[in-house]
Parts: sequence; structure tokens; C-alpha cells
Amino acid sequence: GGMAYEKTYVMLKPGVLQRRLTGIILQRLEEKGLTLAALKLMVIPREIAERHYAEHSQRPFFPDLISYTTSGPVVAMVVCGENAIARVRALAGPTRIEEAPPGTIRGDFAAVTRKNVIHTSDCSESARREIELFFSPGEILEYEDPNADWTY
Ligand code: DGI
Repeated sequence: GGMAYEKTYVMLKPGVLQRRLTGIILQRLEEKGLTLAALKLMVIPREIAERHYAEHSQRPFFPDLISYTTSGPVVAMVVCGENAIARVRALAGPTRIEEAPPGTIRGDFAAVTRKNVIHTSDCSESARREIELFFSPGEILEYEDPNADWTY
């Protein structure tokens, strides 16, 4: 397939800060050549968490998903690069922890699906929606990357 420059929404879930895993997870995104365009700590308000996970509102695990997601600070990010959406999902690994192989972020750092460490947008439409939900346009910085020729 061709390349497309994309932005994706990435969130390190509650527990990652407490476990001191932020640096090692950011390193995995950076060493793959992905670019950080925005990054902040926040505690997600319930209403925003419900909008973020609206597609799951009828699932039995929804109340637990919302209480977990709002239970502590998260690291919210906009990550960009060629084919960034698929590349970040590949680094994260499958949703279900039994399927997440070693070498992926979930495979290496998560023990159970409900605390699978990282969220990452699943398509360009969700990426657009999620970035808008968590960031104002002025928080997203796009800058020259003189090293891009060494990555792509
Ligand atoms: O985009 P993903 O986070 O990989 O996956 P998703 O959008 O299908 O699910 C969103 C989150 O909801 C997922 O990261 C963990 C949680 N989840 C998904 N399926 C289950 C679940 N939590 C529980 N407890 N049980 C599930 O079956």
C-alpha cells in the first residue's frame, strides 16, 4: 500500500504513570520514527470518557470501562507519521491480552484486557474524532523534521 501522512490519538491509560512506564512506552513510539505533535497529562471527565467510548455503550463492560478510564491521570497524545494509525496499533498489539505477543506494548506491559495500558485510534475517522475530543487545535504542534529522510 501507499503511504499517507496521518495523525492518531494515543492515550496511556490509568496506571501507566504510577508504574513509571511512560518513558519506555514513549521510547517505543519514538524509536520507530513516529513524531509527537501533542502531549499532556489529564484526568478524563466522565462525560468525555463516555463520548470517547460511545461505540461500546451497550456492552456489559461499559460501566467498568468508564470507571477505569476516569480513575486516574492518563497521558494523552497526538502522534503522527506515515501510516501512523496502523503503525501505532501494531506497536500496541491486539486488544485482547491473550492475543498480544511479547514485543508489543500490551504483550509486554499488560496483564489483563481491561487494563491493556494503551489506547490508539483504529481508523482515520476515529483519529479525527478522538483528537478533537481531547485537544484544541492550538495544542497540536506541527514542526519541520529534518531527520525524516533517515526514517522514510
Ligand atoms: O481499540 P482497542 O482499545 O484496542 O479496543 P476496543 O475499542 O474494542 O475496546 C476498548 C477498550 O475496552 C479496550 O482497550 C479494553 C476494553 N475492552 C474491550 N473488550 C473488552 C474490554 N474490557 C473488558 N473488561 N472486557 C472485554 O471484553
